[in-house]
Amino acid sequence: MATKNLSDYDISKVPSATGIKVAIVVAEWNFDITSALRDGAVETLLKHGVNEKDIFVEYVPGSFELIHGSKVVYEKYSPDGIIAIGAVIRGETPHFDFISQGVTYGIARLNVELDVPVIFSVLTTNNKEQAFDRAGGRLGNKGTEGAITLIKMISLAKK
Ligand code: RBF
Repeated sequence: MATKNLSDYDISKVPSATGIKVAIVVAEWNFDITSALRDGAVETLLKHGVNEKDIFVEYVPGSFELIHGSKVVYEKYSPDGIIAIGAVIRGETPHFDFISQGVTYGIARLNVELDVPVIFSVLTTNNKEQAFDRAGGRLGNKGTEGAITLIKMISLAKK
């Protein structure tokens, strides 16, 4: 898993994203990482045909707030799907396990409760270097992967 770079995806296998509306919620904690993930997501959505005016980016203080933040953007923008972006880093976070589990559970629950997919683009790493590797570094960009995943999930619902 550590050496897999899923950002090198086959573009021909991604459905068209023209006409979809996407909300992105970004945690401000570890913003050097989360802003790079956000850029990867936005760039990828645009590349696949999403209109700039149909991408709504909102910010929340930390990864734990991604849960409520996702609910808020769902109600505010009625998007076809949501990407939740965060970075929880073990070395700097005594609360690592609690925050990681809380966010994972909360986003999973939203996927059941809301009628649109909420993509989990939250890095949970041992240190900052591992996070940078996955935010545009040598292991790709998890924001890019989140955008592709969202496009595929929205297409699944529309089939
Ligand atoms: N939020 C993150 O997104 N990433 C972190 O690494 C992170 N570390 C935290 C460490 C501690 C000790 C605390 C109290 C909070 C941390 N948060 C982190 C913020 C958390 O997601 C949330 O914003 C706050 O707990 C307020 O609900």
